[in-house]
Amino acid sequence: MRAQDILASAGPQAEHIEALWWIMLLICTAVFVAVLLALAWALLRAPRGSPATPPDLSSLALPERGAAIVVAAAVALSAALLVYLTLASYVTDRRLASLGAPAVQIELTAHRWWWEVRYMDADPSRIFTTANEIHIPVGKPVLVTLKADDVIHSFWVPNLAGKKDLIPGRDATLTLQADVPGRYRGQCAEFCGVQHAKMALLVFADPPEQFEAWAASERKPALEPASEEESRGREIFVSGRCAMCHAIQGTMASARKAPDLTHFASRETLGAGTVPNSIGHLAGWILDPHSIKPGVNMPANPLDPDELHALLAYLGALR
Ligand code: HEC
Ligand SMILES: [Cu+2]
Repeated sequence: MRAQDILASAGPQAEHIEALWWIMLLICTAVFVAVLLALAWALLRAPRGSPATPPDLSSLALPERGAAIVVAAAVALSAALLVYLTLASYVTDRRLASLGAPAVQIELTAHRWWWEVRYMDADPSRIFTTANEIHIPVGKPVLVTLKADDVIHSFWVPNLAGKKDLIPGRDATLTLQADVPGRYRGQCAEFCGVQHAKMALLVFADPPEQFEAWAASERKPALEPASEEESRGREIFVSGRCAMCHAIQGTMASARKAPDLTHFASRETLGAGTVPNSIGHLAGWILDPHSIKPGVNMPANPLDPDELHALLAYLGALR
């Protein structure tokens, strides 16, 4: 995975922001150094002597006209730099708004403390939902509609785009594009409660064919159980309280309070990027999610070992 870094942009949106960042840094550094040099110059020229004998200031003064020219030039340069920085940020904003027509449209809803990801389509039968991990095709513009459920969050994948808030009742949009295939980490950038720091998301930029294959498999309902044990796992999931919060397409479980688990085994992480999606972590998560993510909105589930194994077998097979 690439380092989560605004100075390692992997797409046009992040490149515009990175360019502006460098311009600001260079200009501000140059101004800072110039001011310090002027200060040092003034200090070095300051007359020395005991406080009792007031220094003779007349020897210091530049000729009147010379001083006026220096001051006027400094004022003009400062004004010009400020206007330039304002224009540069305006132009960056325009460029960010000019990414072409989107090839993929995603509706991203932030919850405490996870991300619901819905791939939109004009044909409703092609819409599907997943969580915490976003796949996008490399080189294609993606439009993300940002929504929030219960608190203000902020979407930020530094290598791909700037930050934008997700505010309940007030949809916003953000466009992004990845030009380099890879896996990019993002996170919530607005303090939203105890588990704010464990509210990451991953963006996978896949070659277009691979993206299409992934989307086609996500659109399918969950795989049917392949063994006696998996069947029992599905039974426990659907008849127990899991189904009060979670959905698994193709079963009776259809709640939307929690991540959609239809293709849960195809995700790399568990609990919004908190731990790898391995069987050990999954077992710990189901028994006591608070040990992994304290304060999380999922209750502990004291299950018999048999029940737990059946659930693990079923969820682990939901590719
Ligand atoms: C009261 C609602 C609720 C119930 C009941 C519930 N969960 Fe959850 N579950 C959640 C929430 C909310 C999350 C998201 C937690 C987070 O990452 O902040 C979650 C996350 C998960 C995840 C991780 C998903 C991911 O992609 O990160 C799994 C797996 C899971 N639950 C399985 C179960 C199972 C199995 C049961 C039943 C034994 C169950 N849950 C019962 C609310 C619930
Ligand atoms: Cu948040």
